[in-house]
Amino acid sequence: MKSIAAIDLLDGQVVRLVNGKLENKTVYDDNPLEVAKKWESEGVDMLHLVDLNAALNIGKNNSEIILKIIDSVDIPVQVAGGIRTINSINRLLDIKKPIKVVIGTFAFKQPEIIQKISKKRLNRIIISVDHNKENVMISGWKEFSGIKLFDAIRFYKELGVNEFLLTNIDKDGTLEGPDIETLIKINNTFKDIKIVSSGGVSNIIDILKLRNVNCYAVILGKALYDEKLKIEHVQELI
Ligand code: AMZ
Repeated sequence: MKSIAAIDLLDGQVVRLVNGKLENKTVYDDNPLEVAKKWESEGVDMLHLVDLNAALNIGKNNSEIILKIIDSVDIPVQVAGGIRTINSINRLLDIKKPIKVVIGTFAFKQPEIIQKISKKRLNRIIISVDHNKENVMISGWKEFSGIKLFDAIRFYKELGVNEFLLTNIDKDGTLEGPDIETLIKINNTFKDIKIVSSGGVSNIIDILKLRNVNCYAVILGKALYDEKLKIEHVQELI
C-alpha cells in the first residue's frame, strides 16, 4: 500500500475541512511548498494536492502554487479539484513528472471525455468517487451526480480507468476511521482496480485495516496535521 499526504489548498493556504464544509475550516499553514517538502522529507510515497477554490468554484484558483510544488518535489504528485477541461488534463499530463490527474465533476458531467484521453495516458487518470451514502457527489460535493457509487466504478472501469479515489463524505476530516465496509463491498464486486482510500484515518490500526482490504493507497489528512500519525510509523506497516 502507498501512503499519500493530502495538501488541501484554499486561498493559498493549507487547510482541512470537515465533511467538505467551508464553515468547518482549519488553517494549518500559510506555506504549501514548505508543507509539501516536509511530507516528502518525512518519507511519504506521494502527495495529493487539492485545489479547493477550483473544486468549490470560489475565489482565485491555486494552480500557480500547485505547479511550483510539482516542480520542487521528487515524489509523484496527484492533482485534484476543478480539473474540468480536456486541455487542463492534458497540460498536467504533459509535465515531465510522474503526475496523476484526479477528475470528479468533469467526468460525471461529460463521461465521453474519458474516450478523448489517449489509452497510454489512462493509467494516470483517477476518477474521484466522492459519495454520500453511495450517491456520487460533484461540484464541491454540493450536487448529486445522478449516479450511484457501484454503477460509477463499473462504468469507468469499462471505459478503461483502473484507479478510483474513494471518499466517504460523511467521514472526511472526522478521524472516525476509514470506510472499511464499502471497501470490502468493492473488493467483492470488482477485480483489478486500484482504490485510493480517503477520509477518516486517525491511527495506525486504521492503516492496518486498509492494508487488509487490499487498498492500493491511503490518503492521510487531518491525522498527519494533528500529529496523530507519523509517516515514519505508517511506512513501517505498509
Ligand atoms: O471538500 C470539498 N468540498 C471537496 C473536495 N475535497 N469538493 C471536492 N473535493 C475534491 C474531491 C476530488 O478529489 O475529493 O476535489 C476533487 C474533485 O474535484 P472536481 O472539480 O473534479 O469535482
